[in-house]
Amino acid sequence: MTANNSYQIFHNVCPRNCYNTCGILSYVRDGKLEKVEGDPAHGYTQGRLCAKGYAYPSYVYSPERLRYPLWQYPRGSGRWQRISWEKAYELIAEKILELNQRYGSNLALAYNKFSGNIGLLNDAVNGMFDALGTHTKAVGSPCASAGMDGVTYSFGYNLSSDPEMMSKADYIVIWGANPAWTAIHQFHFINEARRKGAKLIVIDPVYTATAAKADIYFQIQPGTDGLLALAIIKGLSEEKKNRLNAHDLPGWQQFKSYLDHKFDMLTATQLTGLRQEAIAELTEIYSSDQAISTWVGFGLQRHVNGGQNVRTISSLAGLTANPNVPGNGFYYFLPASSLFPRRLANLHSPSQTQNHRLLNINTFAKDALSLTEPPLKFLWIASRNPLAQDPQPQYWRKLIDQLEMMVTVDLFMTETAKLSDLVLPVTSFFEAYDLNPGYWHYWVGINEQAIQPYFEAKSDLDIAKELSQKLNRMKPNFSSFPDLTAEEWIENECSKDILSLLGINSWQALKKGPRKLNLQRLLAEKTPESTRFSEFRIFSPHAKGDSLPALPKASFPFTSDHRYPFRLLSPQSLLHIHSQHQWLPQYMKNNMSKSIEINDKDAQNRNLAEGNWVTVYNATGAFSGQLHFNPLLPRNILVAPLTLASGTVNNVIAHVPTDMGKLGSSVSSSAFYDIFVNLEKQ
Ligand SMILES: Nc1nc2c(c(=O)[nH]1)N[C@H]1C(S)=C(S)[C@@H](COP(=O)(O)OP(=O)(O)OC[C@H]3O[C@@H](n4cnc5c(=O)[nH]c(N)nc54)[C@H](O)[C@@H]3O)O[C@H]1N2
Ligand SMILES: Nc1nc2c(c(=O)[nH]1)N[C@H]1C(S)=C(S)[C@@H](COP(=O)(O)OP(=O)(O)OC[C@H]3O[C@@H](n4cnc5c(=O)[nH]c(N)nc54)[C@H](O)[C@@H]3O)O[C@H]1N2
Ligand code: SF4
Ligand SMILES: [Mo]
Repeated sequence: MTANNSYQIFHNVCPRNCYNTCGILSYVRDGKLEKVEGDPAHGYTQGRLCAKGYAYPSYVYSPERLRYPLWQYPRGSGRWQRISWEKAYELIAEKILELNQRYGSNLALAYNKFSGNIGLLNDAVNGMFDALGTHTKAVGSPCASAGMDGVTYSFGYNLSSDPEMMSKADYIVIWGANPAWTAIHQFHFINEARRKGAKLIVIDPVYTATAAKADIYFQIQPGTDGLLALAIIKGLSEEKKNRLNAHDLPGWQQFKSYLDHKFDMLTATQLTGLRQEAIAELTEIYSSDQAISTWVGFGLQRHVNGGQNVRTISSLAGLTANPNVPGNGFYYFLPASSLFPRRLANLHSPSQTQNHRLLNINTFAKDALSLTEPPLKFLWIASRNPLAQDPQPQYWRKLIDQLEMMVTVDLFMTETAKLSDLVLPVTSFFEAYDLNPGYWHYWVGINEQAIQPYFEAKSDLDIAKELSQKLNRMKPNFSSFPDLTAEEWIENECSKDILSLLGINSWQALKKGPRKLNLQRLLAEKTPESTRFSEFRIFSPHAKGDSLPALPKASFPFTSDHRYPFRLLSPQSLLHIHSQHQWLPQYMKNNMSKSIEINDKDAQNRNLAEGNWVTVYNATGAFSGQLHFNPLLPRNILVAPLTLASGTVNNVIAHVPTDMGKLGSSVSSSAFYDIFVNLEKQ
């Protein structure tokens, strides 16, 4: 904290599940957060925020924010009453202890937490349950796990280069990411490269805001990027002068023989929808000896063959790597948090053996419904809005009906909170300490407490601590959750290794500004720079052992049946962070994408006009929205924002598992974009 012109200025970090993890300077006067700015000391975000970030003062003071613990009795009645924290803890603790008594374990209790706040201290939710011993928990991720496995099978670990180095590239090839909306600060580095002559290439079925900025745009059919990558590799393998670093790789001859005899270029052009000249142009780019940055986005892997497609693209990057040329790189997901001890996420109760019941987060409600001995009776939701974000929220309604208690901890009365017995108000990140690494860049920031909690809000950590204490008062030693402050947990996370990688002696130094983990040293210690790409393998015994193809062979896209001719894509929106948008000013809400996009020819064939209200449906469910014609959209594709005025598009999304995800996250993810629908005028 520093002082300036009657402001106190604090360092904060935006903890949204977002590539950027921006450094923030918060200006506080008389205890009130008056404005925020980007922190210029943050070497990646360099003093910039996004529009959602600049609106943070209205997040803190939003009239929609929850102020007090609320109890809805009976559940679903809409009759909410304000209660004290003491009463809330009492109701919850009584239920937990009664269920423990009834079933002889805590298996009737579960929690489900994901990405509302990705700061390390948010792991307190996991810790609170681990401190109770064996229980039921959500595992896996709806986000990026299929692709992470694809990258790991290629490189042996989750390779992702330093995004600041993209500024040195000659070609930046973006496969299925939309950074103009989802990772806006990367454009600083992309633009720097372009000022020096670099070309931006975008491969996406949708002509996105990112595609609009590209030098070359390839409109590919969804789920076919692996075929494109293979077509490029085949082209390169046939050229005399190419950049393939393949000759000594185990399995290369077998793979080459597959490309020569089994891989059909005609099928690749037909399925990708790209002409041979287009593929030849990309082959030319990948054969050049200039620096190529290949970036695979998370959208691309939300398909049944998403993992294998990422594996194939990462194989192209590995085979054409030029590691000694700065700006050459492969980009996917860089989990800096995995370098930290994550003590809160790895708490164990000393008194009990841990034999948790695990549920795939993507099928949580459906799977929980079938649990017996004991059935699921108590659920804690934090940093999560499954009624809006999960496949088939219909199952959630059924599950909630069978629960005896559901507690939601949030800042707002979300669709999920509305169905709960108890809703507990949580602090915004300006109101509590946290420590924030990211998943794209290597900067780490301390999130200082800049203001007092809003009304009676408490942090997830304080709630975990106080509920654990209440349980122990009612039944001694029931919980082993440690009685530590936020600062003490931060100190624990800043191990000697971390401090040394950050080049500081104490975590307190982070109060002066964010620091970058010493990537060079980290790489030298873990995987020497020169061997990073040379760890690349085309033949993966590991994939074979996991009953997956040992080679990055073709994997074909999911197709529809005639009843549901449209593929539905529901990628991220510019002004939402998933379902989060409540705090944005009205003029921004008015500008949110709310319509369902359709190719005008598809619409006209069905006598549909621009602006018509339609119902989009399939065997799973339905949602409605207004049509917007987009002549640049491929035929037979609808694009809808995740959150529509009429509810979530996920009503029509049944869980279809991705091919990968189990290696890093223990379960498959959901193929959110392999969903087929039809539509009719309302
Ligand atoms: N503004 C904003 N930013 C966000 C988020 C947000 O909600 N809002 N969410 C954050 C999170 S959690 C995530 S996971 C990331 C996701 O951000 P990105 O990695 O950018 O991924 P998506 O936006 O899901 O999808 C990107 C693109 O993939 C395309 N796509 C779909 N299928 C295919 C395919 O088969 N091949 C190709 N080539 N392209 C395909 C879609 O058309 C879309 O344009 O964004 C993060 N940043
Ligand atoms: N159709 C479709 N569905 C998708 C996707 C898609 O592309 N298409 N994308 C998937 C992806 S990539 C992701 S990452 C998931 C995201 O799924 P979720 O993580 O469920 O997403 P959010 O809507 O961000 O919900 C987070 C909630 O946490 C709350 N919150 C914020 N800060 C805190 C805090 O400090 N403490 C607590 N307790 N709560 C807090 C927010 O107010 C919000 O209600 O959605 C997935 N669902
Ligand atoms: S949402 Fe993303 S870009 Fe916006 S302020 Fe937060 S971290 Fe930065
Ligand atoms: Mo995500």
